[in-house]
Amino acid sequence: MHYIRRKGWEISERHATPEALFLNRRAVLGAGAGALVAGVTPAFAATEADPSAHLYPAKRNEAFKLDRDLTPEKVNSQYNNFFEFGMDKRIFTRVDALKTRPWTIKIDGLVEKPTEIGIDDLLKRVQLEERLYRLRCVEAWSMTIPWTGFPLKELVDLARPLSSAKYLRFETFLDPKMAPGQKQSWYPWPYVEGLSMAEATNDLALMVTGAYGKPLAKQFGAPIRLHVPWKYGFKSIKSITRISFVEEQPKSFWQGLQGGEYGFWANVNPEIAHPRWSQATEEVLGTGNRVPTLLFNGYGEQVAHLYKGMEGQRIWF
Ligand SMILES: Nc1nc2c(c(=O)[nH]1)N[C@H]1C(S)=C(S)[C@@H](COP(=O)(O)O)O[C@H]1N2
Ligand SMILES: [Mo]
Repeated sequence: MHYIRRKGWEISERHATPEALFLNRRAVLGAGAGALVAGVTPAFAATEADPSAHLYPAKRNEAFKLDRDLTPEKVNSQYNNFFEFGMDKRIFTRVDALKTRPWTIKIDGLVEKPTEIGIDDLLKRVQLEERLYRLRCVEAWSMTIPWTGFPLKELVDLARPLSSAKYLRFETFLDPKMAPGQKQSWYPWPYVEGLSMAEATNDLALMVTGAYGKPLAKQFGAPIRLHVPWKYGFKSIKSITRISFVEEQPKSFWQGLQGGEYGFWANVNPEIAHPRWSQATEEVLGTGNRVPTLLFNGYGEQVAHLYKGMEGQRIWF
């Protein structure tokens, strides 16, 4: 897109060699990489006949306000990371294939009663609200988004985990026919992420089902994704189909791919560089500005206590 092709942005991309560039180098070695750039069909409007459309817009929760402007929807919708649908940012051009109904979420592991719930049944059991949140990608860019969703804590309560459950493990769908990126066999598909129970029940952890006052557009990870704004964006897993309560710390997609560069905790910290680039500043997408990155992405007051006593551990990337 033209507005992100500006000079300042290109400079930042050179400094911040993104996950995508790392992977692109491998892609040229792999067979079939060309399939990912074929079939370009714009898919900006993603709300057609969505059975949950009547739930939006939801009431804004004024406790979640921000000091900066929202990223325009058009900017945010056309610059996404969703590796199941390709390694560049133009996910909106080919995400139409993502089939979001029927959509079932499996809840299993250390719970009183493993179950499956359809997205529209789940939506009947929770109260949606809108929150303005930042998103800070590990690639050193950021956005500001009006998400709609419900606290992950509500889902934890519905699941009734056993006391032996220490972590949540989230999984994205696995369907290489629908998502050609999953044919790239060097990735540890499906996409997996995890949180500790304390993180998952923190008020900031949001299950997101909408953005910009509408059901989630496909490129944002429809019909349901996570958002944990104090962590690097890769923790906020998209298009979730399974949530397992487990005792052992789950191994995430990025840990499986490149554990030296992407750890489990991945809390935002401007002073701890990624092994290949600085995290001190971030490009605010759509503005051309670089601003200083904040500890815990500005959410320290709400979450710093979760990491008391863990100072010596690798909690920053
Ligand atoms: N399943 C899945 N979830 C994902 C990703 C992905 O490739 N696949 N990318 C992550 C990364 S790196 C970021 S920065 C955010 C981007 O969210 P956005 O496109 O809504 O801005 O989604 C995260 N969740
Ligand atoms: Mo990211």
